Amino acid sequence: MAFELPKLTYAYDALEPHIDARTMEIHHGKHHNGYTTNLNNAISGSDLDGQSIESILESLDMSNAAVRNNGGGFYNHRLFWNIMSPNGGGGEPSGALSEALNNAFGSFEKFKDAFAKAAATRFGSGWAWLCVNSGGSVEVCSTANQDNPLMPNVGCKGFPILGIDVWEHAYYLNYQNRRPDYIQAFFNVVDWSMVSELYEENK
Ligand code: MN3
Repeated sequence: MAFELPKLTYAYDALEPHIDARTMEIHHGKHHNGYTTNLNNAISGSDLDGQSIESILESLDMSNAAVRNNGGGFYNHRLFWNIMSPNGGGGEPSGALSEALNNAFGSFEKFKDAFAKAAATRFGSGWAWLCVNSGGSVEVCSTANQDNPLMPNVGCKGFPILGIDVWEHAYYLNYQNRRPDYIQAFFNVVDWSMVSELYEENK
């Protein structure tokens, strides 16, 4: 039962001007496709074959570089496409997620500052996350490379409900070295209704 590259629910050019079509095409069609293929090759015939990706990441042997890098890459990008939208992207969350952000950070603007800082200061390649803990509190953190908060001992706890890819392949064609500009643009395409759904499902 192999993992499949998820189809996008929007066109490659749908997130422009914030994320350009060429970047989306390469990112989804080449990078994410590569992680998916390499994950399948890494687990084929092993006892990980047939497990859910969440289960694989949560009980991961971190010395298994092939599954760590490609399993993380498969999961992280699937979430990334899912929490962006050309329709209804941007704006602010409402309801329980909004309350949780206010409780943790003081305001939505302060949350954005904390998330942007985590993303901007991740040295080299990696991701910044908003995670929900059981009980409903939220926190911001970041991980290196394709690590993910579900993995053991990555210095990042909880269930990821929002993530931004800060590998150069995610922004370099359009933003070159201006990672902070890409991070600010990302907020214009975040689908807060989807992030709220993930919050409710995993709190
Ligand atoms: Mn990527």
